[in-house]
Amino acid sequence: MADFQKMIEALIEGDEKKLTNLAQSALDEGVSAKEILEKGLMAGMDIVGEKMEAEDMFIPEVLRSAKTMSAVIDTLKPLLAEGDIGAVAKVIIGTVKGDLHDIGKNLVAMMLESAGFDVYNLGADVPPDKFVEEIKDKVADILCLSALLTTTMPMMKTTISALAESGLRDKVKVMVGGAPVTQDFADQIGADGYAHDAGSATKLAKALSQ
Ligand code: B12
Repeated sequence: MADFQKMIEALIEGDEKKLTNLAQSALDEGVSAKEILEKGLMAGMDIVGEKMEAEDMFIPEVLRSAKTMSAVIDTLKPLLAEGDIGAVAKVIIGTVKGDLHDIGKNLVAMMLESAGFDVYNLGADVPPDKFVEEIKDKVADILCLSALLTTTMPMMKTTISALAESGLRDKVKVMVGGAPVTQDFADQIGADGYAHDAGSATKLAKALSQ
């Protein structure tokens, strides 16, 4: 019998070896890669997100779980059918122009990927027209903007204005985040949502893509 509960525990502990072994035994028993992904990995990552929000898990532990999940997904990938991963919604994510901080943004990207989103990570220091171009190209549903500096926060507004100018504002939901960003600021600049950490960002993205 595949032990999904043990997989969840191994993911929370960030124990890649244990999780890989558990996933392999499940595969040997004939459990599908899709079922392992959903009941072991994604279910585990939902709990990691909840623990992060409750401050029962902290950044290094969450990063460890996210890396463990990515590694095990890589081993499952050849066995997953087209459409087993992704398809929740397409997300474009990046840190705004002038800002080089990307650790938190990458964590959000990893958590979104783990939750099944199709994520295009544009990196840091991304100018507004690059976001616009990629949203058009990928036909994205959600744009995630990160800023860690009070001096680059206004660039979020500039980016949203660029979306409006290109006629894309109604086609994409905009989420903003980063340590100095607040719900008030998100409201002021006309974003669709704000989340204070990667766990709540995943919840918000799910809500916005419904
Ligand atoms: C690491 C770091 C750097 C590294 C960045 C490396 C990298 N690859 O990211 C380096 C050394 C390059 C750097 C440079 C600078 N830094 Co710096 N840096 C930090 C530091 C110590 C940690 C940031 C971090 O990674 N936190 C951990 C992550 C996981 O947290 P996070 O980013 O907040 O992300 C979480 C949430 O905010 C949220 N989130 C993040 N993005 C998004 C996006 C969305 C859509 C959503 C929903 C949620 C979300 O989810 C994440 C996960 O939970 C902070 C201090 C601090 N404690 O925050 C200073 C800090 C941000 N830096 C600061 C400064 C001043 C600078 C410099 C100007 C310093 C200088 N004089 O050169 C330069 C600016 C360079 C530039 N142009 O960007 C100041 C900013 C002050 C301010 N109010 O503006 C801080 C606060 C330090 C301080 N106390 O003074 N920095």
